[in-house]
This record gives sequence, C-alpha cells and structure tokens, in this order.
Amino acid sequence: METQRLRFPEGFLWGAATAAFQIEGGAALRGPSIWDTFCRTPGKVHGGATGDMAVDHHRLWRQDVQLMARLGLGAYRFSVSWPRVLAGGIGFYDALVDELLSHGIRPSLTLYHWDLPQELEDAGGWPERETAYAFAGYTEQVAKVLGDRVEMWTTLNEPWCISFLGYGSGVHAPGRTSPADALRAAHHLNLAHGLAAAALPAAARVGISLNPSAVRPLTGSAADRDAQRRIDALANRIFTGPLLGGAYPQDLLADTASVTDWSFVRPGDEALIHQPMDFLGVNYYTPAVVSAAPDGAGPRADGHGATDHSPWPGADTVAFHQPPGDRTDMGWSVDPTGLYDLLMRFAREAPGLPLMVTENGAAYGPDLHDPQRIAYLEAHLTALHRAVADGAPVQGYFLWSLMDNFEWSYGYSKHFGIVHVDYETQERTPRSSAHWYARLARSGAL
Ligand code: IFM
Repeated sequence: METQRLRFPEGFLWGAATAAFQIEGGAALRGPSIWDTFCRTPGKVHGGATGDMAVDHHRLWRQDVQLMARLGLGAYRFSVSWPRVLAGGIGFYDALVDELLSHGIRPSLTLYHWDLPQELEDAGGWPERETAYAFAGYTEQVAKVLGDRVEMWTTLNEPWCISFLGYGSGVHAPGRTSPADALRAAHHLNLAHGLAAAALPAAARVGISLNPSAVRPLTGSAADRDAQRRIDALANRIFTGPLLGGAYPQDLLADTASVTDWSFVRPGDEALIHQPMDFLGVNYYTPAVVSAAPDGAGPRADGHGATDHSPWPGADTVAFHQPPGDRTDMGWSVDPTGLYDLLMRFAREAPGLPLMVTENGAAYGPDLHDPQRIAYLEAHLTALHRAVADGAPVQGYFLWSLMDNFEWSYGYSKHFGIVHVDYETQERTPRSSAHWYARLARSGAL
C-alpha cells in the first residue's frame, strides 16, 4: 500500500536559485565588483578562487535553461549583476528572461546578490547613503528593460550578510571590520530596499530575501534568553522592524548605543523603508543556539566563518553553540524545525503577507549520488508543508542551488548543486537529488 503523500497547495511554485557572481563568469564583459577585488586579496578566498569563469553560465545559459526545463522547474531565481548593467550588458538578462518564458519557467529576479560595483565601494560602499540612491537608479534601469516580463522582484539578498559579514567581521567582500559601519550599511540597505520598491512598476510583485535567524537560547535562564533577544534584534528585527513595522526596535538601539548613535537614520527614512510588500523571501539553512558569555568572550562559532572580528556589534557577551546532530559540509547543523518556526513567526507577525522560501539546501561532497541532500530537502519540505497546514501562507520554494558554484570565501570547495558541475569541462550532470526534485516539482507531492 502506498504511504500517504504530502500534497502542496495548487499553484505552489517549485524553483531553484543561483546568483550572478556565483555562476556567470564572463568577467571581461563587465566592470569589477567588490568580490573581484576580494578574490584577489591574498588569503580571503579558499584556493585563491575567482569568479572570472565561475561555471561559465554567461556562455552556457541556453543549455542551463534547457536543463531547468528538463527538471520541470516552474520558476528560476537568478540575480542581475550591477557591474554588468553598468557596462551595458543588460541584454544578457533580456535574452535569459525570454528564454525562460519560452520554456514556461517564471523568472524571479534579484537585483542585488552581493556584487557591488567596485567604484561604489571606492566611494564609501553601503555605509554611505548615496549607495542606496545609486541602487534606486540601477533598479529603474533594470525595470525599464525587464519590467514588462518579470513579475517577481527581490530587491536584496540577505542584507545581514552584506552588512555584517562584509563590513563587520570582514569574511565577505569588501572585507571591512567596523561594527559602526556594519550598522550604517544595514540601514542604507534597508533604505535601498525602500527606494527600489517605490521605483518598481506597479505590476511588479516586490519582496526582499532575508536570512532570518531561528535563534534559540541554550537554556531557559534569563541571561540566555537575553542573549537570544540581542541576536534576534541584530539578525532579524534590524530588518523586519523598519520593513514590516516602519521603525527600528528600541532594544536594538539601546544594545548598540556604545557602537553608534544611529544619527545616520534621517527623519522619514523608516517610513520610506516601510513600503508595501508582495512577499517576504525567507532563506533558511540552520538555526543558531546562543547563551550569555559572562566573561565577555563569546566563542565565534556562529557558522559564518573564522574571523578575529565579530559580526555582532554590541553583542560580545553572547556565545554561539554548535547543536548536536548531523551537519552538512558547511558544518551547519541539520534542523528543519528552524524553518517551521520562522515561517510560523512571520505568518504571525505579518498576517496575510505571502511567504516564499527563496533559498534552502545543503552542501555535501561532490558525488553524483547524494542521499544526504535528498534527506535534507525532504525533511525541510516536510517542515514547510507542516507550516502551510498550520496556516503559513507559503507560496513557493527555491532550492539552493540549481548547480555547483562559487561559494564565496569557500571558493569552489563546497557543493550546493542538485546538478554537479565539472569545473574543468563545465559539464553539467544532474545528481540523484535533481531527479528526486524533478519528480516533486512535477507531482507537487512529497
Ligand atoms: O551560496 C549562498 C548564497 O549566495 C546566499 N545564501 C547562502 C548560500 C549558501 O551559503
């Protein structure tokens, strides 16, 4: 007898995700981004890897779209390279969008997935207000060309990583290590979202992809619960406060008062950030477990790379703990209840706002047979299904990632793809998980 299958709602979107710098290559046809510079800074990226070639998607894009069609994907989430648009290369995305549509695949466009044009970083980068206005101008440029065919628009991918890893701990480009600049960057990213959302055409469905932290206290003690509150403010509410509620949380301002006075937030900014949104993108991989570190020397095992600098401004009394149990190749613990908890939280805090899981997936070894990845995906999709059954308005799921690619400071050493890429030949070969996902996307049932 067949076991009961979990059926997802009618019209549920099954997709896969990538990002420009991680897959495109074609670096000679665009200006440099902060990641080109970072890759060329000795010791920053594993093996001295670069994005010059990546997985050559800039040349192989037609073949990649055919692959998506063979896998039965209903949607594809990609990002546009700002430096490529500045170099006059928007035609690449114009053609890509047409090709996707001709195969019945809905394009889901992310405007910014970490590749800031180097010239904007030279002018101060995200800690400067002008960068947010430059982003709005770039958004208008992209919308003018693609606004008639792209329905789903994501302004920013994971502003926490951009600000706190890029300007706080320095494990991401541009590699700066100023806690105050990390907070300034976070605000200007929020502002950039608001300005861009207002600039997009009325027909666009607009959202943002956060990587919210499912943060848990190690024990029920008051001190550990306060550590949880602090990290929740820095990881989550610093974005959802102004985005969904039109104001920064008071406890965040108080916790970080020794780092900055927040005078970079000008009157009217929070209202500007608080634009109507059509969906909230949730990127989820693993939860965080925190406790109070009374000696003020919290371990840095927060899953975001080794560094001498903390990505958590004003929270050096918080320690991060590695939960027991299975881990992926990133060292991240496998715990689908974090996804369930986040989806239910947003369903509660932003009633009626559609949710999209815009990233979820796992890195494992390079093998074509990848039962661990299938188990990871199955467990997380079961959690997602439970959240839907309990009332969370989740409309779609984008698996990270369609194919192996450049994993930032880890270079090409981590494999997130359901499609294996041979980096010598650029040959694509679907893994077992790709066949598994294709069956799911076609049937809509787990
Ligand atoms: O590869 C990244 C992606 O660019 C952003 N979200 C997390 C993924 C895995 O680390």
